[in-house]
Amino acid sequence: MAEGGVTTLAGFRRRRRYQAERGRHGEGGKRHGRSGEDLVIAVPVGTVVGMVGGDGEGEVVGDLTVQGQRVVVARGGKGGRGNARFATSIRQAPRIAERGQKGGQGQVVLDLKLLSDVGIVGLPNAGKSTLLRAVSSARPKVAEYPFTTLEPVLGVVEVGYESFVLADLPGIIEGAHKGVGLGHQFLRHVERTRVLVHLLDGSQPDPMSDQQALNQELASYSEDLKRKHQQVVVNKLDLPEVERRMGELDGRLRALGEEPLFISAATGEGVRALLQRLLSLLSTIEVPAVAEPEVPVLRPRGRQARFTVVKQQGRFVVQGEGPVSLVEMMGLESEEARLEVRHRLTRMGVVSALRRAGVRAGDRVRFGTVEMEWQA
Ligand SMILES: Nc1nc2c(ncn2[C@@H]2O[C@H](COP(=O)(O)OP(=O)(O)OP(=O)(O)O)[C@@H](O)[C@H]2O)c(=O)[nH]1
Ligand SMILES: [Mg+2]
Repeated sequence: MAEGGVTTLAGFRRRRRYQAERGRHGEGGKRHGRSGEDLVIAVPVGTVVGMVGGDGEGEVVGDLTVQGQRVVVARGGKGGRGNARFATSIRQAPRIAERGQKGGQGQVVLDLKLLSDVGIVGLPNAGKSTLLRAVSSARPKVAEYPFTTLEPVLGVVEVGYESFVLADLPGIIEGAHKGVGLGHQFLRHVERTRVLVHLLDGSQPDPMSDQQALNQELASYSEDLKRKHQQVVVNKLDLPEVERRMGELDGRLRALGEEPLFISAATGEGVRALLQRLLSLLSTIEVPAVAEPEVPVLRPRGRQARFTVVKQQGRFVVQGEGPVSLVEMMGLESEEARLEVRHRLTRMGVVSALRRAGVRAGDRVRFGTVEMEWQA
């Protein structure tokens, strides 16, 4: 479940295993077993939840973009059904009852994509962190060497009664898509921003080629990033050499179709105009289609009737949630339970699949934790 109070996934580095309660066994006297309690794990808003299937392939099962949104990754164990469930006109007082089921299990992959409205991208030392400090109360480290910022930092920018979230990202350099520098790993954090501020260091020898290099890197990360709306901003206007070439840079950027702004993140010059521009851009660009106020609960695909039969070291192994949980829950202690299991396995097609696989009376057949001797 996405919770506002949780801001990082760091806690999951220490604890990796979570287990919900199993279901209680069904009872006589018509009583059903209690279902296992749900285990709710809080993750930050912006967490993408994936599950690794039996085939090792990952699948995204939820994208928690709204506070309170939930995704069910594993069901708690169902309570076993009581004996009344198995009564029929012939079996008036069955002595069988299902066992409580173990909860579902699976490997869950959590990936945090920060949610911000505007992301600042630029080469190292362009002044990205200085800009975030100038406009919010966030305090990212600023220094005159490259790669000062190693992880994205978010700040809330307030402009009058309005506000937006601005993300300061680590510097990107040419070849980042090949893993140079800090690589691309954090670019996923800006995949969902609405606007990118492309910050250029006006004091660099060739800001125009810096701009190209960065765009190249964005494009090699993804088409989406390439298409994202960019506001080009030239920084360090307080330096005389930058002020001197402002006209020239402005003309060259406009020739590329940009509407550049010039600022000094250090003195604050031009920063107000930048914020106004960003607000008006944000008002025209839609939030990427994610947030839904309805707070939907996403569920992975329903329980699958699918199963496989393989022969391993002389015994047959049936894999698949349906048949395995059936056998584990029913148990095989009594004749009645065995008949019920057999009946349902036949309906699921497991019996004929086993026959096709060559099972004979007396062979061992394993379902999860239960192994049985096959009866013809
Ligand atoms: N003169 C001047 N220097 C600036 C300005 N903005 C930033 N700087 C300086 O540029 C250097 C880099 O600033 P940072 O804000 O750390 O740059 P960054 O883009 O966050 O750098 P990385 O995190 O390493 O990618 C620091 O020495 C800043 O003081 C500015 O407007 N004018
Ligand atoms: Mg920085």
